[in-house]
Amino acid sequence: MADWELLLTDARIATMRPGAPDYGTIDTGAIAIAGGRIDWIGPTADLPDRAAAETRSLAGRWLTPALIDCHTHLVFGGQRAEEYERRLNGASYEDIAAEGGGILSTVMATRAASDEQLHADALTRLRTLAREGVATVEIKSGYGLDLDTELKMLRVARRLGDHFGMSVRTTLLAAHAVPPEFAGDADGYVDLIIDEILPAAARQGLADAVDAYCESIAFDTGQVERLFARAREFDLSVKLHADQLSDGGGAELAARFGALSADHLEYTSADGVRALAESGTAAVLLPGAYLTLNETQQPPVAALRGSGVPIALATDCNPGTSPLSSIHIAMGLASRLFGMTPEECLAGVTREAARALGLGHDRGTLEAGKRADLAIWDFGHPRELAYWLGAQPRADLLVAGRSLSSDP
Ligand code: DI6
Ligand code: FE
Repeated sequence: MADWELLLTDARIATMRPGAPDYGTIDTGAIAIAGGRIDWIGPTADLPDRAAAETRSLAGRWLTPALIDCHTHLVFGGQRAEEYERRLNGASYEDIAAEGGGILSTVMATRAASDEQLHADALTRLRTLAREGVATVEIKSGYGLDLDTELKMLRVARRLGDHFGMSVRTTLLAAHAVPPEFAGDADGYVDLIIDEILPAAARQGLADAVDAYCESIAFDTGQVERLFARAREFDLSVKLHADQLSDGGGAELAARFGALSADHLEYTSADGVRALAESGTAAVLLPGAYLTLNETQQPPVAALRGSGVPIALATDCNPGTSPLSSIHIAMGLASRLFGMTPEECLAGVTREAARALGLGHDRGTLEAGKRADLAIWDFGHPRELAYWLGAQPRADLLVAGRSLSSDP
């Protein structure tokens, strides 16, 4: 019996170990995999003398942790290119919303779509991510806003995990907008979430976490607190769309509930950053939404960095404010728009993204004991991931130590 299922040698390895300088690089390294996990990692010269069922030399190719997209709305009906074009021709977001466009048009399209249609559309976007070396994706509901459609979205999201060896984490975002049936009665809709939608999603095992859009145009802090208290009763983790368009105290609220992450954060104050640092809540920055909304208020990157808040990055893939399904372009944008270094960008889609999903113990760095989720690259250095815009580097993925069966 071999000790190891697979031994990879002669790789350049960016381990992304916390605290290690220079991407945690091992120049001529080896990784031994047993039971789908990393059993040994280090310089090839120090490799212990054990038997491997299969040995593969990577001939100097780069290895990084497989990438993680920790904030997406990948499942939705239709698209909003016409709205995008109208906005560029002068129509305001408010005019469009008043005509039933905007987020509610995606709600109508999502309610009308079959499971198969939603699945097929999302699969196209998921394939782009898999080609770019992503092995873990978070997917939110939030375009159903009624019991049946919220559960339908979560079921479709779960089933997407059957493709490309992908691991999918699902998030219930029923508190994304107030549906037309509850116009003017946000509290009444929050009651429906608390009494029916959240319990059903929890009992059917469809949600790994609960999220809300805390904003003047969506739900206020009191409503989010009621929702989070309910999530706690079902032992579900929480996370929050916080301070995207205004400082509504979202970061503080997320921290108070020990949220996994607070996302967006363009308008977060110094107090908000301090609260995140104290609670260990990760910041998730979403440059695709910042760019698409023509935002000029940058998230407080220097303060987050200085306080030691983990900074993750994600696509926020959604049809309204971030029609982006490339994690590499999200990295490219975060470096250009937010001044994040290429190394911070890579940490943001590996180690810190894992933390933002509550998976930091399991993946996101290359260390003994972690799941063997690896991306094998052809580029000359991992800094290229934040550099290229278009013609993105492709990755070969190993998930839990196995090469993916189907070519994405
Ligand atoms: N933040 C956003 O930017 C979007 N949702 C959210 O929570 C907008 C989603 C949409 O317009 O479809
Ligand atoms: Fe979002």
